[in-house]
Amino acid sequence: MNHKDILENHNPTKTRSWKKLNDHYQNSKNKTLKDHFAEDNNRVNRFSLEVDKMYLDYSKNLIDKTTMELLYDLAEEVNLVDGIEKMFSGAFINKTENRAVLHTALRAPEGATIEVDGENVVPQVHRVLTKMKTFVSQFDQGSWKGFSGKEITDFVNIGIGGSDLGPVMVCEALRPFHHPNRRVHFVSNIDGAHLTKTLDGLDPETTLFIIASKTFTTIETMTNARSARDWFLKAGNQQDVSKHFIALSTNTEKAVEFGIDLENIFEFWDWVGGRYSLSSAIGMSIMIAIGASHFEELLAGMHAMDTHFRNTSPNQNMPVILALLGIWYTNFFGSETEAVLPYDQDLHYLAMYLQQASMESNGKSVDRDGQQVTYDTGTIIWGEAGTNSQHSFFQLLHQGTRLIPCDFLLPVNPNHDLKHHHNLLAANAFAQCEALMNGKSEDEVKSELQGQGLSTAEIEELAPYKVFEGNHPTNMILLKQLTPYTLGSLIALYEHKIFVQGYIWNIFSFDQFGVELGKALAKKLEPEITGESKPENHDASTNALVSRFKEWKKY
Ligand code: G6Q
Repeated sequence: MNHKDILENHNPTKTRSWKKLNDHYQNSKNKTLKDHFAEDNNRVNRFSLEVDKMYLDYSKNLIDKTTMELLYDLAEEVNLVDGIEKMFSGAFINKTENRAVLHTALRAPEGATIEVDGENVVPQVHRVLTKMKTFVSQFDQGSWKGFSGKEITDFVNIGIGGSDLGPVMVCEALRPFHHPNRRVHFVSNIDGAHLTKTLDGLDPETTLFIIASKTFTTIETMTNARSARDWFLKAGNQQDVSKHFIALSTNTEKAVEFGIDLENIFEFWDWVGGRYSLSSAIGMSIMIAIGASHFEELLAGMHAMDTHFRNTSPNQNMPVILALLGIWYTNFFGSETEAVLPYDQDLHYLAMYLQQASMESNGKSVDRDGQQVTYDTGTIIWGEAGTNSQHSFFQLLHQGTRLIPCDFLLPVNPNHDLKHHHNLLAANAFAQCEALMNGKSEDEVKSELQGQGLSTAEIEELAPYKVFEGNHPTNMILLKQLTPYTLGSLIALYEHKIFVQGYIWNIFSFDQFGVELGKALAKKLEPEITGESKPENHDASTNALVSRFKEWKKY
């Protein structure tokens, strides 16, 4: 294959299957989930799938056999298989940045061959992985000492966006697998409160900073890194910096300039997108927290899902199915958001992580032919762990006016000993899906109120508020247990779902120009706020805000 190959350009709405999906939507939109279940007694078998240690039940969706067939036709018409193959084989599918997209190479086995511009990248990947393992083994053996001879106990990852969200989400999710004597912290926000709060209680003699930045120029990360170095230098000397700061970066020169030893710079490559980088050197904080062998299990789980995604036909392919369901709701039902609801407290950062992965990838409005799209792209992702979320926003899911498809996630075996809690947690997860689907009819409500001894007039008045329309679609993803392996598979599942959606929407999922403009304006505004430069002529609102800020400022 010519690695300069790019993804095909196609407007999905011009395909035959899109038109058929439109007709099919018109004909079937009034069918409820209950109707679907009544019509097809093989529904759960038909619309469920087991991959490795993961089970997906997607039967509680507003679909039937025809819906899925048409969605598979759409995938075929736009030549999804070709897109997948191009990504895996190192084609330059990130056209707007002229790069390959090869996060899948980061978890490829040692003997694999994946070429970028004619060079096999797998040996480099494993070289860095080995270097990371060697580095972490020094903490296992207690041979890495801080400047005063003490062992390191606290590791502070300083990074933002893709250099933060993946590692923090994984470290939280795998808390039960953490090394008992190591604490991992994360600082991302340029808000000084974040660094201050994190450093409070830490000892410079036993703290190591991991500066995670692909470019090593990101303003938040470099500001936090410099302030962390100042904090450290109150205790240690300049030559001690190398014992307390390491870098994860593609920009070796800048990291060395900062004072980091060349051998403590862990590299990755331009074909690793920030939000897809947790399986690269950016995962150092994860490896430190859970140890090298668990990190390798995480990679193995990701690779297993990569292999499933690459080699399985669409109708048995978990990421493809999830992606197509999302397209069905976004583009035909007009739903705008998707909720991610892990019934696992340790996965409480998952929605936040997926927000970046999905919305930075697919929040685009120009297609691969440079034209404005005429259809919706990029679902809005939100969510929180159950059961807490049941006591906050579930009211809107059950009785609000919007269609919000939900992904429920539940590990079957917990990573703690309070098993009776877990039965209750599971019961809640299943009950919510059941309630969202079946709702509660007016008749049911009325007979319940009757049973409570209410008068007819009271019943008539109260009943409408107590009705649950139901018919809210959900997916349920069961994991045998939340382990490094299954978490890896879960992450890759969503990464590939995002790829498929971006591919079908005919957009470029791997750039993020939308984050640039605000950053550039902030650069101009900062000296105006400090008084170093004269106020520029902004709009009247911005001018007034800057003056008010300066008027009130006491520092
Ligand atoms: C992710 C983005 C972005 C990036 C951060 C941090 O895909 O590219 O979130 O990860 O802006 O960038 P650096 O790693 O270069 O500091």
